[in-house]
Amino acid sequence: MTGNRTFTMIKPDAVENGHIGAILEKITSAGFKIVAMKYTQLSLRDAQEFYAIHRERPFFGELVSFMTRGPIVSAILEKDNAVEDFRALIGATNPEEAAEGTIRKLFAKDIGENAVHGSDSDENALIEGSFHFSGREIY
Ligand code: 3AN
Repeated sequence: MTGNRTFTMIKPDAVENGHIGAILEKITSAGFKIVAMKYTQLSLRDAQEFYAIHRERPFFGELVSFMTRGPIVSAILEKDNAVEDFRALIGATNPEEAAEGTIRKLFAKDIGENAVHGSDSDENALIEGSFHFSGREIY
């Protein structure tokens, strides 16, 4: 899964606010094919491992507690140039800086609770997708 796949999560804030359907509609309308998807909740250990790269950051505790507070939708998406195109679709990490029409501009509250995750490289897309899905869950 290099080059044409990325990994996403619809985060607990967007799920709580009833935005799963609208976000999936934006994703599929933009030409992404869903090749794996599940509705699940991260354990504390899952979130600490998934976000290990941010361990030393001041917001790490807040990030882990947010990401574990309720269910998420995780998915692997397929499209040419998936990582870059998906990051354009979701917009900047801080929704205040996100372009009009992007998922974060439409659905996110702030830099912490920012509605969706999108992998930042092909390498991380593969690592993150494999963290959430076994081979037989990817179609
Ligand atoms: P992105 O999700 O746009 O790749 P990262 O990788 O820098 O952004 O950050 C991962 C997650 O950490 C963000 N989606 C957000 O939930 C959280 N985060 C990033 N920066 C901050 C911050 N300054 N304060 C609180 N949470 C943050």
